[in-house]
Amino acid sequence: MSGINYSEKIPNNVNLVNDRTLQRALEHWQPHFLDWWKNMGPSDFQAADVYLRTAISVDAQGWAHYGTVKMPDYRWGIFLADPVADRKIGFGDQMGQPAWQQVPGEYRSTLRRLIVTQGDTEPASVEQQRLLGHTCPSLYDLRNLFQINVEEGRHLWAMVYLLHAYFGRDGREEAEELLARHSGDADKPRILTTFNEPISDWLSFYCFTYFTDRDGKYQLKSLAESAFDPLSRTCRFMLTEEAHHMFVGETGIGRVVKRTLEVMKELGTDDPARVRAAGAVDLPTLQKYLNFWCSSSLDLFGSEISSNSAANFAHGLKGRPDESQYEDHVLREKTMALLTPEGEQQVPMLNALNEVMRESYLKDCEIGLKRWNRQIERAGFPFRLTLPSSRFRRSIGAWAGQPVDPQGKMLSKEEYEKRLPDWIPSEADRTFVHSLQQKVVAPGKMAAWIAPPERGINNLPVEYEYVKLH
Ligand code: BYC
Repeated sequence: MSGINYSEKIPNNVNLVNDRTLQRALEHWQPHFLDWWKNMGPSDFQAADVYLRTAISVDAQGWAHYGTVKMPDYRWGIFLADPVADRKIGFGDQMGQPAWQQVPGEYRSTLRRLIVTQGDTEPASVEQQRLLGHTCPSLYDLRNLFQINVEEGRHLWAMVYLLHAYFGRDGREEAEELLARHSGDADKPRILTTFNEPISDWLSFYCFTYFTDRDGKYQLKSLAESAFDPLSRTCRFMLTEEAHHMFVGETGIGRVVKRTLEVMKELGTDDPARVRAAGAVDLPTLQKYLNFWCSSSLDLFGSEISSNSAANFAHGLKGRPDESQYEDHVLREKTMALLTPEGEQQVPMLNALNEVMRESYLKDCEIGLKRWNRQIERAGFPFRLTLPSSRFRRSIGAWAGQPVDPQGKMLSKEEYEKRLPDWIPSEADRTFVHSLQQKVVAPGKMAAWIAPPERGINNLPVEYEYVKLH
């Protein structure tokens, strides 16, 4: 196991103390990060005592250490999963050769771009969620929000470590830029589309953690396969934390469904207007939120036909999630049939890998849908939640800007424009959902639009005071 040295200014398991130059560079970046956290992190709750988990080692016993912490005192640090002895490259044209401990010169700018893109999403999500604390549906949820926020901060640290340690001056400049771009900023936005969307209500937050954090899982898994070993080890450890973020999304939406079904049963109707009047989220509105965040997150896999994806794979920079589950790790001989607006095309498999990943991601997204639909079925209502077609409302790739409905059917532009408010939240829907967002901070109490969770955190009761607001 790799212990983490907490006596140092920057907790780490990378022997920072033995590399004074790197240590100094990171200690120089640290106050910039803390300033960013103060200005762009959760607004107003910096003095609260929050029941948080902190990693104190990367093994099963130590990665989830619970205690009460003020967020600015959270020990953000640099933790890499333990090395795999004699690790070999597992895919691409250099398969079987030793994994790299340094960045090969020819891949330097591509690897830097991948790490910067990954790093950029982490602070972006904290910025997007910055005001949510003011409308938390419970202390339990408030704590989960803050847990996710501090861990996204740590994931930024993870990428900044790689930039500082392996990319010299360019890397240090990129690390500064990661704090200078901001979500939704007109002049300096975040790199990827979804991370510039506002998250101004908790229904969006649950959808974001369900769909967008799941993209995080897929991207991190594919980077965990990388021939660049420090990136692989960093991503492997990040994945352990990511699971909780998706749990918050899946259980959050499940609790919304549960509460809505209770209201529908009490009223004896599924009439959306009456469900809304009773203070719950009607299922058609939930479907629109799912359509919005799922379609946005589908863009995060990039274009269906991508020379970047081909080069990244062939060069060993980025594999497929769980590469070992496949038989062919080189893919020079394979093709894939892809449907584009121009018709079906046979594309070299290497160029279709973004789509391969998007398809397995969508399968993973189905799991929650099945669970929520079982709840609805058991309650005796005919409504079923669905995932939108991967061609719906795309801004990136072959289907970008195409007038396709959520079932995947091509429409005329006029009909698409007219019907879009039926498929994604309209202004009126957002106003309604915002009207439900009232802050509830009495221990154990929940907002009326969401059911309590089945259990608390780390075996504590749901009524536990997870955030002490003073
Ligand atoms: N928005 O060949 P293309 C997470 C750009 S989430 C804007 O289509 P490629 C998290 C692309 O960058 C995981 N731009 O796709 C979740 C490229 O630009 P350049 C984040 C986009 O390169 C919740 C150009 O279009 N991690 O961790 O094969 C909370 C052509 O690219 C978009 C990663 O994404 C878009 N949606 O794949 C917190 C992993 N899509 O480079 C955290 C690192 C594409 O020509 N990134 N473009 O200027 C990557 O692996 C790849 O960059 C992408 C795109 C998968 C994003």
